[in-house]
Amino acid sequence: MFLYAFVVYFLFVKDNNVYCFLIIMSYSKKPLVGIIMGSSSDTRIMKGAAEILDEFKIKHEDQIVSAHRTPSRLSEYAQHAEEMGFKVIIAGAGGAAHLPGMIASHTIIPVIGVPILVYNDQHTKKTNNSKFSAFGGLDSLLSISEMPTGSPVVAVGVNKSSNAGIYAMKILANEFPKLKIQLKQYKISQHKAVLKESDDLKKYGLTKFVKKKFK
Ligand code: RP5
Repeated sequence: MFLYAFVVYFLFVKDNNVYCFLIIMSYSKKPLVGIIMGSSSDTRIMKGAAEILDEFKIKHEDQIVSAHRTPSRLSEYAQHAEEMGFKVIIAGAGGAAHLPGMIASHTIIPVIGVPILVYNDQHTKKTNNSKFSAFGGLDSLLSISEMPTGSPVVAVGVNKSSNAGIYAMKILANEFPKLKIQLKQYKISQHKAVLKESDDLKKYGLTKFVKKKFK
């Protein structure tokens, strides 16, 4: 009966002194966002985008499309994205990171690029030094953000895939007023979280606060 889940949120908008009940449903039966990445290596980083979209009930479709290993899939994927009606594409890639720019060159759907640094982590089993980024993710950041004039891609910070998810929702919010309210509520909860931590810091003092927070 209900094809998509709904959640009842009690919103307390303190600044405007407004109390309201709001029924928030999944915004579409079809995915609105296409998430792609250059390799399965990127999945641990890119899952941040999926998690925040899931939290806000935004459907997304996730795929691996490699600009250098599956170049013919670039145009195929762009066509697929248009047929699917995606409103935004989030594309993550490491190293030379051609994927976001190449997808953008095939479509007018806005592309948000996530520069990825996967191989400089502390994973004990990571022994393949040949895959380490010599430039600590700056290579991917520049590759994505420095698209030549005419085919722009916006870039979030290195590994900041959840920011890409939030930015995608800001674009979608132009179409879905309830999502706009949800995003404003999200900002209010961030504000409250900082105040709470500041109160705790004042109460316990720096030394105890650090021990408690980072134990
Ligand atoms: C890029 O090369 C991918 O986006 C990934 O970040 C990096 C390494 O990929 P693998 O060699 O681990 O598949 O294309």
